[in-house]
Amino acid sequence: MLKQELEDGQQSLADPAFRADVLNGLAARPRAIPARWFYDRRGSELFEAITRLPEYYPTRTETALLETVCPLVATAFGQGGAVVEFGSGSSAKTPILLRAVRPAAYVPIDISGEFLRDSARTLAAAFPDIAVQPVEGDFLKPLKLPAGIGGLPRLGFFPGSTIGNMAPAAAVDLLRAMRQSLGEGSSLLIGIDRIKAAGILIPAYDDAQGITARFNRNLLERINRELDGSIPLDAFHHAARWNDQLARIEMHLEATRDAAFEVDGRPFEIRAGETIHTENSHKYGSRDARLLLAAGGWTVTREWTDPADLFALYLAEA
Ligand code: AVJ
Repeated sequence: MLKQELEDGQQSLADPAFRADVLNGLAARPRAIPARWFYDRRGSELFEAITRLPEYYPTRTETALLETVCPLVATAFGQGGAVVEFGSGSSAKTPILLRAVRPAAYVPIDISGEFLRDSARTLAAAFPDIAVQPVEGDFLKPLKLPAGIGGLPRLGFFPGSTIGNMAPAAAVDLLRAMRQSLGEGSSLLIGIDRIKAAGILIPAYDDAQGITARFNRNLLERINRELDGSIPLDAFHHAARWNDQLARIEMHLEATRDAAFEVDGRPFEIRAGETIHTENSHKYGSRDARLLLAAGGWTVTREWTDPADLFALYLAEA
């Protein structure tokens, strides 16, 4: 069946979960598509470009903070343990932690086996003394860690304020799953973006060069490409909004005129001014973050922030 479809050139190569999320998300009110679908090849490239934007403070702030904080983490946690990263560790942040903590083992966990193997190979070459043991899997659920790290103390690493993509209840579930994967007595180093003035937050998600707008609109291009869509790109514009009630940045694709289109053979309509909600990025003050972590089974033992109080790192114990 698949082979025949490929030969016919009719087959869309889309992930069935992508198709289901898009069709359900466009039919729902309010319309919403999960942010995880931003990250095809093009979307990942655009996100990399976002991390270098002058307005996008989180990546550079957290990276600079890690340079000073990781030696202190090494003092608190000790060397020779196991670092378990939730996400594939393809960023510049992982080497900063590994250089300071000098673990015996490094376990990156990611759902995308391809990304995972690439970054595992790169890190293994850069750190010949560290046993790199990638685990392919969904870290939203409790996972079995490699037997090789058996008795080693564990330090979880979850940078980037990735936890902010989840609503608080789902974030608590994730923190609980991490606690179960790592085990009682484990440590966690997590980066969480702070609540701050909308005048700083909005430009970080609506930059002058329009890179974030392209990142958001790439989702529509991906739908058209992979799900045989006919969404008129010129009928949507990027919108970043600060939702003060829920302490989160929301990204939307807002219809600038009434439009009708098809996706995967199904008809959809949208009126001018209505939106497709594409991302939440929740922000947390110090007390908010401690409460979130506590609900997830983690007690904060240290907290660090940059001089402008833009971004925070927390060391917590299970
Ligand atoms: C990767 C989820 C942390 O929320 O800041 C950046 C994603 N979206 N610009 C964030 C993102 C738009 C980013 N996270």
